[in-house]
Amino acid sequence: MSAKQRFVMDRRAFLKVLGTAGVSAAFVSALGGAQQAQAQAPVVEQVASVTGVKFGKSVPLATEGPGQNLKWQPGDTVKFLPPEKFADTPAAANFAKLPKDKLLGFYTTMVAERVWEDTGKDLFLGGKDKLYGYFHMYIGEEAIAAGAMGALNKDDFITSTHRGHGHIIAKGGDLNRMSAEIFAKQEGYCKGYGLSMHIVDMSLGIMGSNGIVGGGWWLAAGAAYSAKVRGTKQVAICFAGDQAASSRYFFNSIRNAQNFGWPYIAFIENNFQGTSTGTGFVTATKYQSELPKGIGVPVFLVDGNDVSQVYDATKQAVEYARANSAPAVIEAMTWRWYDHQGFAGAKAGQQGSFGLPYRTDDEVRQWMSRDPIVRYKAFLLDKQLATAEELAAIDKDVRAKVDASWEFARKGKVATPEMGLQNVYATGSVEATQFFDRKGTSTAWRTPDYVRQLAKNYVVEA
Ligand SMILES: Cc1ncc(C[n+]2csc(CCOP(=O)(O)OP(=O)(O)O)c2C)c(N)n1
Repeated sequence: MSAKQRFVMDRRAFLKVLGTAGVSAAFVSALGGAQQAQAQAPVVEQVASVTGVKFGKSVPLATEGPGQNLKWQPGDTVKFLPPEKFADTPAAANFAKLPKDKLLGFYTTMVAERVWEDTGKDLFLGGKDKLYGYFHMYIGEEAIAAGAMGALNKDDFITSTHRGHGHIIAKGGDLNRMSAEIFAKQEGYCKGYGLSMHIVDMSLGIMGSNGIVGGGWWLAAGAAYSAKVRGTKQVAICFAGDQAASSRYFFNSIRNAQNFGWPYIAFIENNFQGTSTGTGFVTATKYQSELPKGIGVPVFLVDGNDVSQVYDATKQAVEYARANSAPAVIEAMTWRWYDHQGFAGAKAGQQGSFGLPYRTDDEVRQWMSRDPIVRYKAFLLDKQLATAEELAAIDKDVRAKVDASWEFARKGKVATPEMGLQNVYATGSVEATQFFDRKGTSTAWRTPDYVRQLAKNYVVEA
């Protein structure tokens, strides 16, 4: 079978087994008749033999879920709760063999993602610092960004989302420049003009967080196309939410990547929620990764709160995409601890947000009990891959760096109105910049003074 003939895992079969130890034995016993005949080989080898590439470590979480059930209710996501500790999977076994600095690197990244957002939340809830714009918290989903980015090269591309802080940090983003951007300061990534949802760092392959839901699919697919044309062997991953997978661009970007052979990975972060709507209400399929199955694109479904599974699946998808110049899809099941954006139901100094109408507090607590960082810490300690002291030292070091970044931000310079006219795709000088007037129908040439006047109401105070 050629590499072009691709196989999509029968995830329903896997669902019967998941979360259990001794996957291959359970896999055989859980199936019947003809399926059982196919299931003689251990899962990994069996799938690899069909695909010609090493797939097969997909580990979904439960046998039931919201899909195909329009009566989905808040609380139903607990059916997807991962086990308290990492499942005993080949992914976890492979992970344990990684070099220690890499293992500690995943931990450091996850803690940085957590602490940066958590301290940001506390600052803004504390009332001393003012938040401009939006702040979509990624807390609860950190293992996805950390695990996926650990499988990428520095020059691989990513596109991110409105919930992008974790991706930026995990790809190596600068904490000082991120914090300064949130504070609308000139030292920020976008010189204080982009705030949380427009952070870009092309030197790290970060093509941007993105306020347009589904806006990243084609940006990443285009980057993958470019890598193919330039012959660079880079890959491009688009991270996006489960409801972004309802965007028209999701499937057609994958279809084109499959047709034309682009090294593109569509990564769905399925947290079961889109603003205040349960995903079960707005999708016809159980998983968002169902569609690409039909065109033979490899699909990985993983526990998104298990960094070993996310890393393992991404590594395989990336190797496949690089080797074959072809797309793959990963769907990671996870959950966000906070409201869609901002801090409703959250308190300074306390984790999680409660009392929201579209989910139950019990659900929040249950998912928090499957904290991806706590689970990873337990894994490292149980397997004696790190000591409690080493992890505590990382916690302390990260905290110091994060605190320093907020201090850096506080001391920065507020962006000025003139800066709004620089660094934009306009030709000519500031004096010659053309603006639409407020009716949007006619144009006029504006002077800097006039612009300063216009901007007055929107400029943040020092
Ligand atoms: C094109 C577009 N439509 C609608 C919105 C408003 N909006 C912002 S986030 C969001 C939900 C996104 O849900 P999902 O993709 O699952 O990501 P999550 O927020 O759960 O991480 C919506 C509808 C938008 N920003 N862009």
